[in-house]
Order: sequence, then C-alpha cells, then structure tokens
Amino acid sequence: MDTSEQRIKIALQKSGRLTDHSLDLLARCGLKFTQSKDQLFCYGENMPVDLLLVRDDDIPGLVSEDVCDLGIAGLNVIHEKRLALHQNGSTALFDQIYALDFGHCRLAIAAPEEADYGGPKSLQNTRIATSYVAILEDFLQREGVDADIVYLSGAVEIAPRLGRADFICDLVSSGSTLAANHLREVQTVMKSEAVIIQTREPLSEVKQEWVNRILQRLDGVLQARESKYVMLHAPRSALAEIVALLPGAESPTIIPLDGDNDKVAVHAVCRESDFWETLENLKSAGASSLLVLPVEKMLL
Ligand code: PRT
Ligand code: ZN
Repeated sequence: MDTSEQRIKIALQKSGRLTDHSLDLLARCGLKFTQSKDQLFCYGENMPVDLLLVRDDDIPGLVSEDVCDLGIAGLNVIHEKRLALHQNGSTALFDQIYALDFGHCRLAIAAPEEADYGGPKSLQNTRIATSYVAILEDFLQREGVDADIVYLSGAVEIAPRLGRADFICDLVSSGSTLAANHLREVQTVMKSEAVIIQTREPLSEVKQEWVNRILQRLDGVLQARESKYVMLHAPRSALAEIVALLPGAESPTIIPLDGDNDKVAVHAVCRESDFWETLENLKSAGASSLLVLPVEKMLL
C-alpha cells in the first residue's frame, strides 16, 4: 500500500549548511526524489519517503507535532527546542534516534580578546548575547550563575563591539569568525552534530520497517566512508606482524600467490580515514604491492 498515510515524511533544512550533506546521505542510501515546483517538497520516486524542506529551526516542532515522522537538524537546534518547551511547561514529543557525524560544531561562550575569564563564575552579573536562550539559561542555572541574556537572532558576534553584551554564546566550528571579531572562545556549552529525530507518535508497522531499513543503510554508508579495502603482498615470515598493523581489520583473507611460496596476498577491510602512516608501517614490515581502495557500500 502506498497511500499518503503510509509514506514517511522527513523534515530537512531547505537551504543551509546541512542541506547538501543531508540530501547526499539520503541519495547514498538509494533514495531518489523529484522536487516540487515551489521546491518545498521532494517526492520519493523509489521508496515511500518524502521530504519537507523547511528552516532548520522549524524541524523539531514539525516532528514533535507529528507533521513529519523524522527530521534532520543540528543537536543545538533540537536541544534548544526541547529546553524551550520544557521551560514553558510542555514536553518535546520526539526522540533522537541517530547521529549523522556531520555538521560538527560547538556552542561556546566567547569573550573579547582582552577580557579575563576564570571559569563560569566570571559570567556573574554580565550580559551575554545569544540566539540560544534556553540552552544558555540552562547552562547558567547549572553553574549557579546569574547573568542577563540578550537575545539576538543573528550577527551575535558583533554584540560586544556594539556595547550590547560583555560575552557571546554562539556556534563555532573553525573559530575564524570569532578571530575576525577579536573574540576568544572561553567555554564550551555543548557539542553538536546533525542528528535524526523521530516523532514519539508510534509509526505503523510498515512505516517503522522503512525507517529501520533507512537506518540500516545509513549504518552501511557511514561505515563505508571510514573504510578502505586494502590489498598487499606479505612475506609469510612477516604475516602476523603485517596483519596486526591493519587497523580494525577482522579476519583478513589470505590468498596463496601462484609461483611464490614465500609470499601471500592479504585482502582486508580496514577502518581508518587517513591511511598514509599505516601504509608506511606496512611497507617497513615487509609488505609490497600495496593497494588501498575506497569502499562504496557495506552491509554487515
Ligand atoms: O535558514 P535556516 O534557519 O534553515 O538556517 P540557519 O542560518 O539557522 O542555519 P545554518 O545553515 O547556518 O546552520 C545549520 C546548522 O549547521 C546549525 O544549526 C549547526 O547545527 C550546524 N553548524 C555547523 C553551524 C556551523 N557549523 C557554523 N559554523 N551553524 C552555524 N555556524 C556559523 C556560526 O553561527 C558562526 O556565525 O558559522 C560561524 C562560525 O563558523 P567558524 O567556522 O568561523 O567558527
Ligand atoms: Zn535556523
């Protein structure tokens, strides 16, 4: 059955830092979409999975209210919504079900370069500008600090220069925005990455099966990304040492070489993103004819 009630709806950021990566991951899971003319909706061509393209801030609400079954957003946005609902006496009706390992950043407090900072107590009776009021409020409360929170929806980093705040609490990834504004990161409030959330409203058996299938494919895609297929020739005398050098390889395949009794071929799937050092160590241990290939898909 493929009625609209049996189709999974995923809320995704329409246009921003998470968009391309989210779409790419879904494509790698084998999902194909046709985009509507207004570009707000993507219809799943080969699976009963559709996308609703919205602002990232709306994603937790859409999933909590069961308008969408799943959503992809940064933990910062999800946690902010959860705490904001809680502070208003309600509950977020979604659960975080999968961490996607992209969109990494941290919500951090930053101070003007010349300002002193000796821990959260230095924030007492100061003004802190942020777009993340609920998370900051929760942090300050846990640290037992009283401070004024100045809400700004954007361009938070210029608040100290404008005299509107003493500190800021904003997202940081490379740190170059802070440096350009003569600010210094002094305190991590939370670490964030893109995650999938699911509505607390139970899904039909058919829909839940599709969700499980997508998550299993995601496992495969994410593992494949970190994996390499390694092929090499090893002297039998150094085989144990060479196999021990292969990172994360479980039971490599050992193949005899025609016409060469002293050497064998070793094939293994290894888990390591940067392989250069391992290659050099393998070579020093006597390995030759080394080949490292990317792994495209994986189902364990
Ligand atoms: O329009 P919409 O509301 O959907 O998008 P948005 O403008 O609110 O969000 P967007 O696209 O900027 O970010 C979406 C998500 O990406 C965030 O919620 C985070 O989970 C994640 N993310 C990862 C980041 C960053 N890294 C990041 N560096 N979001 C924002 N930034 C900004 C930060 O606010 C600061 O202005 O980048 C600047 C700092 O970057 P660095 O590299 O100079 O430190
Ligand atoms: Zn946003």
